[in-house]
Amino acid sequence: MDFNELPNFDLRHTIFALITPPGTSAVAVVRISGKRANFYSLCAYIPKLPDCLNHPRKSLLVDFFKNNSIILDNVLAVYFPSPASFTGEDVLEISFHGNMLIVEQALAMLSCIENFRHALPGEFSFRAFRNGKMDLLELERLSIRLNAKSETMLDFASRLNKVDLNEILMTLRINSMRHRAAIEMLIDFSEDVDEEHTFLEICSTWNNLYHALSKLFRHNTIGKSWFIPQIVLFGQTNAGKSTLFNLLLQEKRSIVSSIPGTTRDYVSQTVNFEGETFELIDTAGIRDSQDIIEQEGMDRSRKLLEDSFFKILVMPPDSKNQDFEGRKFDLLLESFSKETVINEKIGRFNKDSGFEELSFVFKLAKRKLKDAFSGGEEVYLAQKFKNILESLKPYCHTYDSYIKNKYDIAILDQEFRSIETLLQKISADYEVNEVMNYIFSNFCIGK
Ligand SMILES: Nc1nc2c(ncn2[C@@H]2O[C@H](COP(=O)(O)OP(=O)(O)OP(=O)(O)O)[C@@H](O)[C@H]2O)c(=O)[nH]1
Ligand SMILES: [Mg+2]
Repeated sequence: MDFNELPNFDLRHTIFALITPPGTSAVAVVRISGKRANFYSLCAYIPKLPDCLNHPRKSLLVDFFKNNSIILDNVLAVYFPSPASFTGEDVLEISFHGNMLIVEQALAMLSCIENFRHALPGEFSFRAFRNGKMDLLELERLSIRLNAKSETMLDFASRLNKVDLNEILMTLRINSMRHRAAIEMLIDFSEDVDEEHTFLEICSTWNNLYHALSKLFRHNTIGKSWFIPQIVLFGQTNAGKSTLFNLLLQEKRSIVSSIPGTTRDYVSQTVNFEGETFELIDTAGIRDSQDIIEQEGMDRSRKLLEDSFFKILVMPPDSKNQDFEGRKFDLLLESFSKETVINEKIGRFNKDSGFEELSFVFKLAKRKLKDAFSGGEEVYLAQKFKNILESLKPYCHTYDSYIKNKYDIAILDQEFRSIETLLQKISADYEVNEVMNYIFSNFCIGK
């Protein structure tokens, strides 16, 4: 695999970072990873460091000096020699008292040491991956565990270990090669081989490949927005979006007025509902307007709508235009005036609706989230990989019908080339890099 395409992680440096959350706490742990020989530079700050290095995995109480006479802190230092450490390198972990004034001074002092530098986000995990301490799936799982904001995502992370993506890709490659061999056999030796038998071979190798691909077609892509799924309220001006937004939040967060175009920029707030965290978003109403600020607000509404996880179209009581701007939505809610005849098929709310009544909105969003991750075997698919699979789908369906209808071998040969080209794009190295870049972009500093 080509490590050059990954973030600029220079392996020659000794890297360090605070691995506990910044702020006031009982302890603040700084991890240092590199080669033991380089750790001796730390003796200027921790004179008793050799004791630690000579007693692996033992927690020793030592002084961390600011200069010759002033002690910055009394710290606990533990040395984990390679390879039995988080990164697989030699690692020193120092527990300071949890005051950021102490930690910041210590980090500044560490960065003065030659070849020591602050770790980039995800860099410890990268070294762990590089040194074989974690495989790709473990990295993915770790990334989701660190970023999950809902029980659904945490459960999803636990299920990830069931599938080995590399194995799936290998299966695809082998099945594709076997199918190609069967095609070539019929083309090259059509006079010498039993045509009937070879065609059976073509069918069975294709079925294996198609089966493996169909399994992948069902898998999900986890977009960043899935970590905190967005619920977007959209619709025309004065539809009652801000009213509904406030009702769902149970506070007067958004301005409500009878003047159309009240909400100009979107307003968002995170909500926790029965273990799931959602971001609820009130958007600017859509209408014909020459006002450039309002137009900008509407553009933002549309953009949010495209990326959102759960879309609620809010309709004013008298409107019948249910296919708003031709966009898809998950739920249609109509604000309600006493004069309106109730149509049971769509949800309704009014200014006096209570949270209990409206909480079905979150229940529906929660169900959609669970459904999205409900497959038995889960595998993370990077967006580009998923896109290639999507473009493969129609080719596969057509090719499958050609095989079933026993099309001429020349046509099969030609058609299968398109599938092969797309399959080649999903090479393991390509995928590994895609996934890795995605994963590391989600890691925090210190992990
Ligand atoms: N009768 C009745 N009035 C409502 C209802 N919901 C909202 N309204 C009123 O309709 C007007 C517009 O409500 P908003 O919630 O500000 O509408 P909006 O969709 O956010 O509008 P914009 O921000 O302009 O896009 C306000 O005067 C609300 O009091 C409802 O269910 N019944
Ligand atoms: Mg509004």
